Amino acid sequence: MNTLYNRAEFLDGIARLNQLPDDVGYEVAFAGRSNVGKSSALNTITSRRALARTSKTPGRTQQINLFTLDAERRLADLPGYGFAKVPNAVKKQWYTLLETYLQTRVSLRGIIIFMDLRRPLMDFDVRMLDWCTEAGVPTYIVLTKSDKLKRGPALAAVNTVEKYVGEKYAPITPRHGGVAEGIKVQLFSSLKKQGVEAAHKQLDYWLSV
Ligand SMILES: Nc1nc2c(ncn2[C@@H]2O[C@H](COP(=O)(O)OP(=O)(O)O)[C@@H](O)[C@H]2O)c(=O)[nH]1
Ligand SMILES: [Mg+2]
Repeated sequence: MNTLYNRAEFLDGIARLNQLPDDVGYEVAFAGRSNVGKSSALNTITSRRALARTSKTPGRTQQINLFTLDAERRLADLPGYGFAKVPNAVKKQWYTLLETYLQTRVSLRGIIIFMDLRRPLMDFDVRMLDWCTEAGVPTYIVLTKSDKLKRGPALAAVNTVEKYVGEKYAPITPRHGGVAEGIKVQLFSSLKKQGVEAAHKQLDYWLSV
């Protein structure tokens, strides 16, 4: 049982980068399309039922929600993207916010990009991968809702995504220095509590636990 993650506490929800907490310590960001299951995953990973609000109306959370784990470690839940009903001007604002955050946040040690196992690598997922690799932010992919597919097709999807990122992106040299990291892919289900240990392991690595 990992005791760091169930100590998570909501710290703040911010709409502008200058409202972020001091850029010190270790931060790991969570990103993904609206409705991918990111909030559910955050709750599952922290064993907290209602830490992040899950929702049937996607696109509501347009801010960065920060959660503290301990005095020097945080998780940052980035705004869900790809919500069709949002006006283009608002989308542009988010994109700028996300890209600037990825490029400038010094304490950012890594990012988990959540994708629906049944439809991974959609346009904006790929744009995120491009930004993260260009910015030197180590990246990890979690394929959500693995309970929706049988094991064979689920593993085939993992292979497809691994092959895509393996061919397109060189291992990412963290801008903090250290060993270059290839982009790894794992299955996850909040419903079945599958993949929690693997996610903890990756977080431990980035957060220097
Ligand atoms: N079958 C299944 N449904 C899930 C899972 N995780 C989330 N969901 C559902 O997907 C919808 C969106 O979940 P939410 O966590 O709010 O997604 P977010 O918009 O990415 O934060 C909700 O109806 C959840 O109940 C999962 O592991 N399995
Ligand atoms: Mg959410």
